[in-house]
Amino acid sequence: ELRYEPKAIEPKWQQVWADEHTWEVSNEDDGRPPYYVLEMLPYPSGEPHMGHMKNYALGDAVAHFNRRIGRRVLHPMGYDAFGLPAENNAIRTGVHPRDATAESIASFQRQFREWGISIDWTREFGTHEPRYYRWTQWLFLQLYERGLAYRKEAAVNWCPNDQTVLANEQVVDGHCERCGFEVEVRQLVQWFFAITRYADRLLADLDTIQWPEHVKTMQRNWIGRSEGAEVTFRNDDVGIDYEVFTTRPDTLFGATFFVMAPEHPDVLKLVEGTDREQAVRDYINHALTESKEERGDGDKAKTGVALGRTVRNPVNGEEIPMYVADYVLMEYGTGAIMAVPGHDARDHAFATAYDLPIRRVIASEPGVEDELPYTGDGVLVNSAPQFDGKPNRAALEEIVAWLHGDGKGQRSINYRLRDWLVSRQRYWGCPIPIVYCDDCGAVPVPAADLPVELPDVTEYKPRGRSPLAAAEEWVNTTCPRCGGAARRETDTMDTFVDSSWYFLRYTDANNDEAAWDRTVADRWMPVDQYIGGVEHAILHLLYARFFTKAFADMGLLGSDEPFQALFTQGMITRDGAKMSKSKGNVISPSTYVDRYGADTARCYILFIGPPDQDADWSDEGVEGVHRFLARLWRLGDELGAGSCDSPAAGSLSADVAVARKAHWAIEKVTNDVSGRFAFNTAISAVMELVNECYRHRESASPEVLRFACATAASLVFPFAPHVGSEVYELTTGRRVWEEPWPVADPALLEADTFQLVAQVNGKVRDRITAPSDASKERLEELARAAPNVLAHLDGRDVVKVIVVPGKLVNIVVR
Ligand code: ANZ
Ligand code: ZN
Repeated sequence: ELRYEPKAIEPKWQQVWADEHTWEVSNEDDGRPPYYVLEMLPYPSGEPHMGHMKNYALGDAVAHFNRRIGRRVLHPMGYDAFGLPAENNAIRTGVHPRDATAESIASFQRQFREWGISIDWTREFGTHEPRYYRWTQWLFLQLYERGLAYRKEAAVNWCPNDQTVLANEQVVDGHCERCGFEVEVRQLVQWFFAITRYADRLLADLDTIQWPEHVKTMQRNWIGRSEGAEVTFRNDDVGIDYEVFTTRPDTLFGATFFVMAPEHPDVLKLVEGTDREQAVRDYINHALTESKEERGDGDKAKTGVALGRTVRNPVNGEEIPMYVADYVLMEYGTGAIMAVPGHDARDHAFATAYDLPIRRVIASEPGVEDELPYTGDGVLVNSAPQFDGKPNRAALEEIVAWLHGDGKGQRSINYRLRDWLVSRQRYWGCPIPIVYCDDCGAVPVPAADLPVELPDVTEYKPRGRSPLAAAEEWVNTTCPRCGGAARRETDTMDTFVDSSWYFLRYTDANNDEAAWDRTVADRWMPVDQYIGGVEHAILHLLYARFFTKAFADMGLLGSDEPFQALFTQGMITRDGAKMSKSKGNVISPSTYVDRYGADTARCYILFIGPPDQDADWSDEGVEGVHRFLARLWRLGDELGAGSCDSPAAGSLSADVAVARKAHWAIEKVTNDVSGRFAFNTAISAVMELVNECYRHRESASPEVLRFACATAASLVFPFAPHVGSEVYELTTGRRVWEEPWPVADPALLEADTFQLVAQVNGKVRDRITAPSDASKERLEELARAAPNVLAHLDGRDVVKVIVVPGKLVNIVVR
């Protein structure tokens, strides 16, 4: 018996697809509906891992299925090539990030080909190539022109190890997401993107896209919309108004002190030259070393220092003391709060610690003295005659209206979302296309002079400023506006900028005149199906949505959401644990591809379980899938080419059994992959079909067996494209990817039904054809709906229903 030889089969088909440019797709309309499937682009560092293989096996199955149901499918690939790992590696080894990245990209390219992923290679790029980042820079300038990219001094998260600024999102529990070092706070002039201007739309439009609910929830929480009011408290000594953001203006009469964030620029001004100054300075310095999470933690003991100043509460004119305390954050609201210890837990803890007055202004019921802090709703007490006794939510509206009339406050919506800090003091990133001139200030590099190419340097280690600052020849330039001496911006862009628009570039990847042509992009966008890891639920997906909306507003695009549907894949684990170098439990795709072939590895990764869940890798499981593909191949090899047929009336029962199984499998696989990702059950249906063929190998006619075998090959093709093509060719002489997706013959779909007896009080009243796999609930429903049963139920009370699956339903009435 001949053996299944993936080593011979797989390169053969890969060569055909490469020679014939099979997976390339034109941007021109050809009558087929366009479909854009995209997996998150890989970060080229080292070799591809199992997560990559899962990601691209998933996307490839979607691509193949959609091609075969008649769609014109765009399935491109590229590399998110700038970023810290390559640069840190350069610092360690001296190997230029460009060389390390090129080596990794070559490995990805080779393995994608070996895996047989159906990619349109004409659209490939790395985000570090000047022909790509030229347009990243151009888009930066589009944002700049509209005030969506701007510079300001800000307290920033600084990683002392990586010597760079980090976005809030890159700080995890006060530590650098990349290297784990504790993050510090520094004041620096930085570039920002004004993503907060899109906060409301980023929130509202989540309702228009098909994304997993948990991802939408993560984005909603990240955007963090709060409705409330901004209320003005006046400091009479210096004559300054301080705004606070509060979600509870109904508690204003209970504000007994006022707190500012340590970073608030006025804190030091307020105590300068007073006896409080030293204590406040010490406190600020201490607070700046703490992480945001620590500071926000409700359980943490509250600390702070009195400023020796007061502000006036606008609702009752009371003078209340001012404090600085670390539980108030500068980034949220206005960086200052009115403290209501009677009804806010953190304010209560602070008031208790510093012996400040606590006033009850809400009671759950009139006259009730709730334990404080009381954070629920109720009626106002101890407030003002016109409000006392009123439900607090109604009073809230009235108080805001009253303040508004007096010019002391207004309704306000606050977001947790901050503007996106994009400048990095690092080398391996996209240069920011701005020059600084003594006379003209910050001047954008003219579009015709783009790209501003990243120069070569020899020292990658940042020393508090970007390594680019040392590239004197590059830094010193002339001002595009006045021709005078000028210096280039030496910060580079956060790599998330590169990946926020790559899906647009794929649509028109070789355009040298523009980032993309709008008519071309509009033909493909939005991406119909996006696939990737849930770790990108917030950052990448939010940034890409922001860019898409900004570009749509500029008239560069017709759609304002990038990804119409999103699928988030689960992790591949070993013995229930995440694979990691430190645990020594990492397995690489190439080991399995070398040993069993790409089809087995891909097919196993999809067979292992529902792909949105984590799944444990098992070598026995791989063996099982390999045996299945080998059996399919052997069957095809044995049958060879010849006529394929479904059985005619009066045929052998073995023929009918095999044909029925084939049609059942067509129906099952089609349902499992149409807009769903039930690839595991789809593959097991093909396994069942192959088993059925073997069971009737001796008794069924070759035509029917061949039909069933070709069908199995056709159905398994999206998951195991090489052996699918091979077996299809062996049995039919044709190319499976040129064939339409099979359609089940309803006449041959097994009629799995039975006659359900419907009784009322034990008497047979009706008989109904019911599906064999119907649930008890469904059987009861069917019985109750039968006409003759209905007639006997008429108006009487049902006391009991007895369901015997496969037999009867008895309804007992009174
Ligand atoms: C008075 C008050 C009384 C408050 C009360 C709450 C309950 P969310 O819902 O998250 O938006 N706050 C405002 N700015 C802050 C800052 N920079 N740092 C720390 N806390 C801040 O929270 C809004 C509430 O958080 C605001 O409403 C304010 O306290 C506090 F019974 O004002 B509240
Ligand atoms: Zn100038």
